Amino acid sequence: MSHTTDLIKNVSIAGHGGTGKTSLFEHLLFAGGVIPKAETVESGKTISDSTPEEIDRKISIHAALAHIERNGKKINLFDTPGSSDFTGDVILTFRSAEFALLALDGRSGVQIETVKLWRNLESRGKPRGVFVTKMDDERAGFNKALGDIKEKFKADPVIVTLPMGQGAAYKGVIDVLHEKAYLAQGDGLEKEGPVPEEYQAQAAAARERLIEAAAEGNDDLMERYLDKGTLDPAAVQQGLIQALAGNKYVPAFAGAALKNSGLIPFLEFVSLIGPDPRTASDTGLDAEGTQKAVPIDPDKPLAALVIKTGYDQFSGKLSWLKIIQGKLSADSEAFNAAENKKERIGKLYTCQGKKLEEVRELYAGDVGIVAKSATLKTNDTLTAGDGSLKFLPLRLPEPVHSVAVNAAAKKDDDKLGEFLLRAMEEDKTFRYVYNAETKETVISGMGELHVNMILDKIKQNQKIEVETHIPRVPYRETITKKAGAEYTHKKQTGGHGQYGRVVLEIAPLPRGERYKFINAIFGGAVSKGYIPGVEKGILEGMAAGTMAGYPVVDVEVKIVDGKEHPVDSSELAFKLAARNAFRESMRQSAPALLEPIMNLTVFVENKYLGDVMSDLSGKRGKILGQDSVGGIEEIRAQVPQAELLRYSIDLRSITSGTGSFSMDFDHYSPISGKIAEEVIKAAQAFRVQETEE
Ligand SMILES: Nc1nc2c(ncn2[C@@H]2O[C@H](COP(=O)(O)OP(=O)(O)O)[C@@H](O)[C@H]2O)c(=O)[nH]1
Ligand SMILES: [Mg+2]
Repeated sequence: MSHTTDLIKNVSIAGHGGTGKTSLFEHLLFAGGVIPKAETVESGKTISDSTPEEIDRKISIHAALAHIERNGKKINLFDTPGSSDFTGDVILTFRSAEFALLALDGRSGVQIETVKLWRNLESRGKPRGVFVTKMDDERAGFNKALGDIKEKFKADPVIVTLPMGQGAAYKGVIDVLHEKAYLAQGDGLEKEGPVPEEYQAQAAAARERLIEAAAEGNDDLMERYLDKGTLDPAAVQQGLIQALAGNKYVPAFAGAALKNSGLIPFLEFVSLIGPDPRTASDTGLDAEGTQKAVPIDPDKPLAALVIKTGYDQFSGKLSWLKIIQGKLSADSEAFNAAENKKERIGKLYTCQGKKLEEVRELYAGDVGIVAKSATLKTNDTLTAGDGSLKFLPLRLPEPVHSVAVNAAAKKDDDKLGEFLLRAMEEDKTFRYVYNAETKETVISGMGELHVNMILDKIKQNQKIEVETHIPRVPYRETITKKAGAEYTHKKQTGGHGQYGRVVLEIAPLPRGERYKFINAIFGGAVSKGYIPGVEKGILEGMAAGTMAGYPVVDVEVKIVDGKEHPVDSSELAFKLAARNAFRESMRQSAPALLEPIMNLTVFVENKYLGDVMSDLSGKRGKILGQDSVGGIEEIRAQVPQAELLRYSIDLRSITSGTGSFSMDFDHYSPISGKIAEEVIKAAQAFRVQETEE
């Protein structure tokens, strides 16, 4: 069944690993009547964790989508992975959902991923709520978890469902807005009842705060509230809707998914109060390349974004679409702006996990699936028009963990390449590049777990034996002082010979400027026609430096003089002369090695701060800053890439797996002394090994 925009609510469930997201998702589907029985994560039978790699590891790796009908609304629910290794699939749901629900483990409150996810939501101005899970656990603390949010994010959550007790004494929750209790029944659906006597005062106080939050909805409501000291139920509802869409308060929920508790009042809240897609917009580029907001609007011509590409064992390739404007119909055509051509749209689907359900139409705000399209790719834009709108590609963090791979048997090379290309299409945080400079195929991901998962797939699904090693660092060479040299290329073989003479001067450029060529020939000593040959020779010379064979950067090269021969000169002769003149100049220019320096941001629990800091100083790191948000430390540093090749593994062992980090390239910096000697020695050994092969 198709749903129009006004009937759609999108919710992304996100949070630190193990907070109970997948269990919550599963039990919400049970409470919503989608499945007759909720399965446990441990059984490997949940709707969300359904791929072999998820069943194997008992964690979520891919975003999952399902939907629930409530109060005539279609609630699209996304379950997302908690590990930072799979953060790409979390971020795409943040873009696609108008409301995010952060799961907080009732026992632990705010954890490292909570901090990172909150920041991402904050940068999007995305309305969000928090769900305190596992209230049936003895160590659960609802107020402590909310206190954590208040302390760490300066947001004071507004209670929508209030837990009654905890641990063995846990009874269920109170729906503060509707003044009802929902009593947990274990395996069955929670039961409605009156608010027990002992919770009435607490519930009334929470209701007061909800009304206050509702008054923030608009000026009129605020005036009425200030005037009368309260608001009638219809005004409260209207105010809560508007204030939530405007991200003015953070609703808080409690529950115990495994006891089927806190689910129905949550679904009630989302269906009645959750943000309407029409309050949100996406961002695209117009025909002139200017960025513009694209409001979610069913009354405009079609505009849709491919948010994700997946491969299912049975259904094949699946392209997930978020419809931003208009509607998409089955058996129609749409213009694919990225491919610059019309796209045939066959059948359309919604889904309950991996189970597809055919629909005729998808309206603005909805998320659905096109199956088996050969051309659709993640980040593609589909429109009714002519390609004058393109949505911005999803912004994702840079990969942080790389491994060099090669097929053990040469015959598997092509198959490996094909698999890696497909993996990259499926997962935009995964990269695969052939580095011609280091002659390696390097795969990169968001952490060791991410990369290992891909390697496992290569071995198990593709049956390809691979060898892996730590990738080589892309060092550079540069010069530190001005120098010059001349070279005459002269050969007399058989008929006519080869002749070209080139005089070069080279000088250091500021870091990052790479290369500049100046033709300073006076009086036509070398004709213009040979200059392209000269430049080619210089670039060839720069491609491999004289110290360790790494590319040369940040050099200005000037040709100041030369000589040509009326018969024997050629572009080739000048190229060879220039290459040699460059290499000779380079030798006299006090060359230096440069190493890549990364910007590193590390998140760790306070108790590991000392160990992480001393490890970074041992890695030649320069600490740039440090922030603390109640027990979680953020360290910013610059560290040579050579020291970070296995940081995913190092940080895990220092922090017992709790630490998390991100990094990206910042600049190249000179190295000297022992460190440089080691690099040169290793490069020579590599070249010897190569020539032997
Ligand atoms: N006691 C209790 N445990 C729960 C509850 N919800 C989830 N868990 C357990 O927490 C663990 C992690 O759950 P999971 O749903 O996979 O968390 P996710 O990583 O956030 O998706 C599992 O062992 C669950 O059985 C709950 O309501 N109560
Ligand atoms: Mg999960």
